[in-house]
Amino acid sequence: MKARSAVGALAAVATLAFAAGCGSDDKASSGGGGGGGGGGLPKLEKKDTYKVGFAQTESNNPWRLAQTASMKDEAKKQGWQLVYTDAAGDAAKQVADVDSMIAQKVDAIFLAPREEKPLVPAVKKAKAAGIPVILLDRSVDPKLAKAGTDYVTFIGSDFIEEGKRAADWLIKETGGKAKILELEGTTGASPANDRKKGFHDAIASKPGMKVLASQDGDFARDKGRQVAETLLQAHPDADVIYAHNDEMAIGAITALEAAGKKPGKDVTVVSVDGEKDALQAIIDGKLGATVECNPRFGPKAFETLKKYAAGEKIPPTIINPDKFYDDSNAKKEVANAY
Ligand code: GYE
Repeated sequence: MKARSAVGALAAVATLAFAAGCGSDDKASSGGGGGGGGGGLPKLEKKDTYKVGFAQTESNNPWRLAQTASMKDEAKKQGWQLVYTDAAGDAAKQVADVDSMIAQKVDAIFLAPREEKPLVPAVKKAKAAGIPVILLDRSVDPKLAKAGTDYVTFIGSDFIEEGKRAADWLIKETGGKAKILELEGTTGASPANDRKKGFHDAIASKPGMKVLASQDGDFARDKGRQVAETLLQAHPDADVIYAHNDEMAIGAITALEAAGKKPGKDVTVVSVDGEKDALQAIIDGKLGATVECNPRFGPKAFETLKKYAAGEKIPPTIINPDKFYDDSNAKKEVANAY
């Protein structure tokens, strides 16, 4: 737990460095990296164009589709070849996808590891084959693989902070009194672990905020609906649903309506992502708020790889800034949402 908050603190430092445009920070960097291959990382030659892999986890929601589109658009813009794979929700397939990228001798791999542990060997195998890896949006277990040593960097959101922001909004909204059902993301995925931790830590000092039950809804709309239905039957007195992503929140809204309850009135729903359907649900009064998790990785991912090839030190964590949506801004923002 302590180690994780230390990572979070470093991440904040690294973000500032990145945002300031210097792109390097001796203190934040965990061991060199850069095109020079310090810290044991593979070198990346400076070239006009690259063949890079992007190993996606699944394509079953707007967040994933927006992320893939952003990566494909940027590859086109840069004139780089993109080897794209979709693991279809299967970590073992994703490991095989990385293997095939290694066999195709890509210059570098962008990997969105579906779960924290199963993808560690893939990261290490790519390194052993001399191929630098950049983790996008989800991370691997920090005890088993490290930025600056096993992979170049992690680019994504601060999920602990996202969980905390959802909790802070909820504490205000409910006056610190709530009976909560929690729909968790995919078991073993870093955003599921961290959105849970950030939320639970934030409500720990509020005795009126009680989590009645938590269950895995796999970040998916229909699974979220099914899990919400079961949990609502067991806990009909619940008055809050916290979902680790919008898709599950929207599934939960369907389950609430099927159970004859009014989402937004009888039960407050809060989630994470900021997809278009969620902003529409806020406008409709059914979803209370959603913490944005920005899926548009393309420009930052490609820029980071170029910096790496140029020999710049890359911070171990590069954090995307996230907005927050509730009834004060959903109408204004819905047109730009994915
Ligand atoms: O919140 C969810 C997606 O890894 C940050 O995965 C990402 C999460 C995102 O399936 O909707």
